[in-house]
Amino acid sequence: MASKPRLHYFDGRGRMETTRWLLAAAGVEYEEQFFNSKEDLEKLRKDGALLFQQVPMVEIDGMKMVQTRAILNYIAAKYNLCGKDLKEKALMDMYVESIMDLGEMIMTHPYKPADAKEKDLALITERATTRYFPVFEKVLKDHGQEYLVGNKFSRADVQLLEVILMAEELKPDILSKFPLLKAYKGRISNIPTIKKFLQPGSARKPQTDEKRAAEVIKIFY
Ligand code: P9H
Repeated sequence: MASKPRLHYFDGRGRMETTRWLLAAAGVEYEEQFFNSKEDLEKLRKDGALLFQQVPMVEIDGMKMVQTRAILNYIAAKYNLCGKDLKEKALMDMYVESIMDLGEMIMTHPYKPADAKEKDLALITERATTRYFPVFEKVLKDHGQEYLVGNKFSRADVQLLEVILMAEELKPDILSKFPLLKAYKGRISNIPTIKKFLQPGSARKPQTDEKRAAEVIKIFY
């Protein structure tokens, strides 16, 4: 039997969290190797394990994969979480890239200087509620289906749920004008593998607080 994927990153969300989500949604068990210092990161680099000297790195199927999108694409394809044909996949890529744009804003928020936080939060809220969420609300309304693309559970559902929950952590009522997304959130959260991932004790990482952000910055700079 092939060995479990092994995730190399710090013990926090950052650029690894979506990979954790996708593997969990696919019902794949994995191991995590956390590093907590510059020295740990340097060791990985010296071992030649990081193609571009960066993490996330995931050991999977005999490869040492880097680049977040490459990792996510591989996992999504391997576990059948992509579209059924080229056009469905193209649509899914558009949705997923937009979700990742919003995700990037939210992910980097804890690392912003204190005097920039308020403005940053306002921008995130504005983008979520006027650029991204209205599109997905309309998609659900127009096709009337359970899932975002192709009437089938996919990476788009996993990634949209992840970003919705991240956005709600920053602004709990952020879905107030999006009733279909609210119902969708409940549905996707109830898929057994996801339900399990959302329960305490799973590999899901907590929201990054200021203290943790400062520690992470020390590893990389
Ligand atoms: N294209 C941590 C928390 C939130 C957001 C980003 C970083 C980029 C990919 C060392 N990796 C601070 O910047 C830490 C990438 C990967 C690539 C890294 C270096 C980052 C962070 C760590 N930095 O999508 O995989 O930027 O390894 O030498 O560049 S994650």
